[in-house]
Amino acid sequence: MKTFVSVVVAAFVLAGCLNSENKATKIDIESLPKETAKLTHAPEVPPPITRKHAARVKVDLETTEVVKRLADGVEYTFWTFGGTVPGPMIRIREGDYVDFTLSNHPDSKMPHNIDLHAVTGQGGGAEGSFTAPGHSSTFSFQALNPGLYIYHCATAPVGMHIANGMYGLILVEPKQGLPKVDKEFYVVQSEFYTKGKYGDKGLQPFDMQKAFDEDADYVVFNGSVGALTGDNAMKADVGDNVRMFVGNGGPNLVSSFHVIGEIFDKVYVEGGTAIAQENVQTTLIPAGGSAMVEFKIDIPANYILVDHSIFRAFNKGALGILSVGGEENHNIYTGKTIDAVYLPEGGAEQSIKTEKEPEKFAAKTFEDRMEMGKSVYASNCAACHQPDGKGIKGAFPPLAESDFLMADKNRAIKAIINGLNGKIEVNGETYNGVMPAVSLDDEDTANVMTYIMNSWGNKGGVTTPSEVKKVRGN
Ligand code: HEC
Ligand SMILES: [Cu+2]
Repeated sequence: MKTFVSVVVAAFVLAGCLNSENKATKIDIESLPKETAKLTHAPEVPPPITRKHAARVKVDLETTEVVKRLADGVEYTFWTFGGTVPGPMIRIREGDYVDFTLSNHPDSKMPHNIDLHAVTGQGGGAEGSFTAPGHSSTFSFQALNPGLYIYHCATAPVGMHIANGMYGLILVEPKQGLPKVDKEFYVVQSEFYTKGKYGDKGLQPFDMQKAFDEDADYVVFNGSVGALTGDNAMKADVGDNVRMFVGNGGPNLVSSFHVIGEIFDKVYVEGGTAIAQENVQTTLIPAGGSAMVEFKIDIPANYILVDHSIFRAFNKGALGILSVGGEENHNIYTGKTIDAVYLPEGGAEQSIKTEKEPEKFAAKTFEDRMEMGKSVYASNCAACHQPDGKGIKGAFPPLAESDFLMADKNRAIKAIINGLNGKIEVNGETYNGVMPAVSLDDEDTANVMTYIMNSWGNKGGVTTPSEVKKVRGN
């Protein structure tokens, strides 16, 4: 009798919970129609779900440990879901019953598991999916809550499994579906901690101390520097409504996600389904969290995805491009219409004088010029051309082994003094960007020229201040 009562009470409490939360659907698992989820690799998104009923969905995911490119000349041993970082995107519907099988490749050195933030249950599935190399595990769950969720490995040391690349997104579409859009993209930010500094070549091991200190060497979209730039840029057309499913795998950093030149019409904040915000410039995406951003594209441009913690974007890799072609609309944006010389009254000379100008050390030897040039480079050029001189594909041309630089020294000096814009070709790639004039005196210009022409494999001899003076005079 006692057990009967407690069972009845428990059933009432349970039913009450379910009703008040209005989440769990009573389903007859055996009678649900079966299907297999179509998984996609970033930036591709699985097709929208059109069915109007729950299904029993099979999801198969494999964990592998693979060596791949992290940046140009830099490799890393990634631990992955599905062989890529991020892992494949999974798309299901609220109320679906998912049979999830995680297989760990026999060549893996580590056990792995999966914690899906979409799962209500022990460890988000981690406990049910702990899998040794050469084994597979299956567990099932009902997707109770709609939204956009991170999944990640949660095997100890958890931080290390995530830092090595084990995360991705699972979308649980609300029952009524998401509004139709023209293009959808899948983007995940994350960071990497390597023994070497940003850009140091070769196979870079994971650095636990830097991960402890949250001192990331790389902050990237979709697993590597350049995964969404140059030939890999996402593409859309004027008039498109675009939705981006954006996740942040961390392991440590929060993302200030921003698209340069666009405004988000809508942000489903933190990946939830109530539209909490409209007309947003930058949205915060927590580590282990997500956001869905939507915007209509009015005019053609290269829209640049960044983490607006901006050194991460221009110095650690957190850059992506949405490339949009199509008809210009000068009602919205004209581009530069006037380029004129500006001569303020009283002449062009401006000076901010300190009491007594410190005497400037003039380089005497080649070694002096290299050393001083290096520091001029670090504070005036590296932000764009990168500390390793390799530039950023599609945005900033390389100086390392640059045929453009090495072919004409005076042209390069002129570029530093006056800036440079218009189409140029560097090592077979076309650039059409704008380099602002860098205001340096003859001495600093000579030193930085000497430095860039004799670093990263370049061999171009000394540049002297008198050569710079001559170019300036012309
Ligand atoms: C704000 C970003 C930025 C900064 C800072 C910058 N550059 Fe550039 N640089 C560019 C861009 C963009 C181009 C390509 C311009 C074009 O497409 O016409 C370029 C082109 C060049 C080129 C010719 C192309 C090549 O790859 O050989 C040289 C040489 C160069 N820069 C040297 C420097 C040096 C030296 C400094 C520092 C004193 C510097 N730049 C600072 C953005 C920058
Ligand atoms: Cu793992």
